[in-house]
Amino acid sequence: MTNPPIAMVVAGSEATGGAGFQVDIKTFQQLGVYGVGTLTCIVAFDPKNNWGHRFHPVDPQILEEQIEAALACHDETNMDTVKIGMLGTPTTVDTVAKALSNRKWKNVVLDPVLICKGQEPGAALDTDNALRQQILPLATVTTPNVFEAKTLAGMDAIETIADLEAAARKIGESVPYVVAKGGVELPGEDAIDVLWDGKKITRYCAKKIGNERVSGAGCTLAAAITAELAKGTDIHDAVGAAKELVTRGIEYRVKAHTPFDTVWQGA
Ligand code: PXL
Repeated sequence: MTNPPIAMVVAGSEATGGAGFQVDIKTFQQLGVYGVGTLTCIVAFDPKNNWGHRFHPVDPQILEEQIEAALACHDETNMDTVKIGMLGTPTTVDTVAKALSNRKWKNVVLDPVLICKGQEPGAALDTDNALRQQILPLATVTTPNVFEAKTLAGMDAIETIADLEAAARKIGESVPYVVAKGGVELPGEDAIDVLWDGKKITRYCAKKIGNERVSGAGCTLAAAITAELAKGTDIHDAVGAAKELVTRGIEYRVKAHTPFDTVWQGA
């Protein structure tokens, strides 16, 4: 018998394997963590329509049943870490917030996926508000990208690392640890992510590998932080290990017909 660290994920399926649930589970496995998980929605890109997102929420009852099964399987002492990815609708946000509040979590990592291209903008706004009101207060760690950090911090623009750090501090008024991902979005030679721990900022730098986005980098980083926290790693070291895994996964990225190459978690 083995007794590996266990982490749960609540996220959407993205069938090409370049984002969402698939990325989370691959990343957990790579870091030696047993993945448990539930699907919130199904995203099927449309290759006939510029890879636009076709978005299908999972029925709330089916979502509840999945979370019930996953939680019943492992005690709080063995599974105290969860990653939340794409939720997609206010109803899903509500269902997930209620179902997760039945357990005392040590680590709740929220990757605040705010928009999916296939969604109607009005609906996306409702989802963002619900996420902010119901999920953000449960989070111990949140991992916004530049757009998400700007939105969550209520800032007009994030153009520099100093702006990104200001956003992390602002979001840190609601969440203990904020990992704001600069990636290739900000100018300069390095891809820089920052951690605000409530007291100080730590920067994580790596030389940019090209200037193009790579699919799954954000999901992989958040999933790797989750896996490390499930192993008991300190947050600062968890972000460092996650940054290394993502950088290597981008260096050895997988070519695909989608507009962006995708991260190889196995690198
Ligand atoms: O990368 C954000 C993301 C997360 N989860 C799902 C997605 C996407 C982006 O496409 O489809 C399911």
